[in-house]
Amino acid sequence: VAQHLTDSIRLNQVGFYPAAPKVAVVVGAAAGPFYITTPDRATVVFTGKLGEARTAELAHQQTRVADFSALTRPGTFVVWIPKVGYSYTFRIQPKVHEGVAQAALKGYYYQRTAMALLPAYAGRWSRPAGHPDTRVLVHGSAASAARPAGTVLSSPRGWYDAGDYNKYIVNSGITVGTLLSLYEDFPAYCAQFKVNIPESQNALPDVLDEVLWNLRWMLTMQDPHDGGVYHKLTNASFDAMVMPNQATTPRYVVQKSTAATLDFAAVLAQASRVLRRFDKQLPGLADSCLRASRQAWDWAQVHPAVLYRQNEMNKQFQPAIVTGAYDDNSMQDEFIWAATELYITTKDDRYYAAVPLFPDEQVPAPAWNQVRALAYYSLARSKAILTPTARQEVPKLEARLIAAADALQQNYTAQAYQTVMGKRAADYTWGGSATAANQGILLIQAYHLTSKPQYLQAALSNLDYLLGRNATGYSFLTGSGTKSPQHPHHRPSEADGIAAPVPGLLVGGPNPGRQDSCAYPSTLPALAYSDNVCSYASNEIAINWNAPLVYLAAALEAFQTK
Ligand code: 9MR
Repeated sequence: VAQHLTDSIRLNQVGFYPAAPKVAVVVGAAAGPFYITTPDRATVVFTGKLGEARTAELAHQQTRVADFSALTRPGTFVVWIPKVGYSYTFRIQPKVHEGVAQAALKGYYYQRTAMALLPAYAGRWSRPAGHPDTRVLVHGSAASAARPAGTVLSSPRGWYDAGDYNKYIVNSGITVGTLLSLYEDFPAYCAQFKVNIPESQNALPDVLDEVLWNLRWMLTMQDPHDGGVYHKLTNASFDAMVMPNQATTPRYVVQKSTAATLDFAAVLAQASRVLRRFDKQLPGLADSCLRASRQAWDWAQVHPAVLYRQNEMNKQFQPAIVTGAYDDNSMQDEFIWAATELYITTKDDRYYAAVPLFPDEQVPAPAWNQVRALAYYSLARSKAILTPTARQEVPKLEARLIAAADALQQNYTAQAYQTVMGKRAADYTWGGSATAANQGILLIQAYHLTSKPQYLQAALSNLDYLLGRNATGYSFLTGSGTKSPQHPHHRPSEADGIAAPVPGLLVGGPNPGRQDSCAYPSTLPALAYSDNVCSYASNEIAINWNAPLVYLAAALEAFQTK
């Protein structure tokens, strides 16, 4: 009989809601009983039988499921399997993911540029301000008559995108859009969703205060002379692994792009209608956002296909820019998103009619280069206030959202890990954690429309994936769970001299592409994850990965308390 901690029992290392499904997955065990016990194993609170053997093809593992959904008693427990050992401790309790939602939102505070992180908010991760970005140079690729190359601009605030210190509009777009959607879908939950940031005492929900930090930066990225938006604000090349205040190489805004301009238009239109509710606290801001959004849209009408091609750009302009490209080939979804958000905010049918909003029946889960679903989520949520043409199309839209959610959740309980994430090998890619979280949001939308618990449970299965029920056995959120990333590709975490990484940051997860030159424990799709700072392809963090996690965890919390 084994009396040691084992990591072959994979489970959500944070815990479970009393009334929700509760599953652990054990790797390589024989058939037999399992027990849920107190952490000292002295008291058995539940006895069950391991399920039949299954194969996790993408990890070459043989697994069995320990289902203890019937245990609803709150407490702190372990799973104990006599011949295997016992699991990490976990909790069963209401609001069990509240801390996860809070940590993930707080993650943005730690990513803030241009502001010192004070001990009162940042604890041992306090640090001096980095990157004021008050003297940013116009790169040759961005030069215009009004702003020739070398013109100095001020473009402060915003979040660091990821483990690097640059600021990218395309990725800011989906990130801010997702956080604004959380507010629009769950305003009451957001009103009490507090994470101890410098603005926590003001009248705005913390999620909106945090969004404002980035939104005000985004506004500075629009060229007021023509409405176009610079693709990114960046160093020429990635910084060394130093603290933000030690990274002082020149910063540039580079060429305008259609993708950046449309994402900007979408987000600023959405922000305008959200901030309208806070006109008293933020006089004029909602109007400024809408004006900026319209100007961006107009620019994109004249420049519908200005793609960001970094290599081409570097043949013409110095210095060469070799940081993240966020280069997208298709503008169809960006046009859909921008047109939709502008339409919802203005009720101007011309935006609704400007582009075909339903080019086919698909509702692809969102990603930085695929933002179509964000438009559909907004339409579905706004159905009560739409003009007649749009309202007519709502039933079709809802049917498609539900069909997409059905495709996701179909058969997921037959998977070795019983998660929606990983049903398709393609789920394991650079930033697969965000795929899991975004699938969760799509399922939440279907739950919202139907109130069928199966969608909520399927969404929860992906939160379980992110917090440990996966082939690697890691909780992918720094600081949450027992076995979480210790060496994310995140410059402050590496450079700050503190052993624990900055908390509340979601790493990308298994990525068989392995585009870095790190050693990986496995090349299999579900196992190609390396908890090493060199692994930017599997162990970096990014704002567009955290946002759907904030949404998913907060939405599950909001529904549980009902
Ligand atoms: O998340 C992005 C991923 O989809 C791309 O395949 C990858 C390579 O272009 O870039 C990722 O985004 C990175 C960005 O380019 C720079 N900052 C860090 C981002 C996360 O790794």
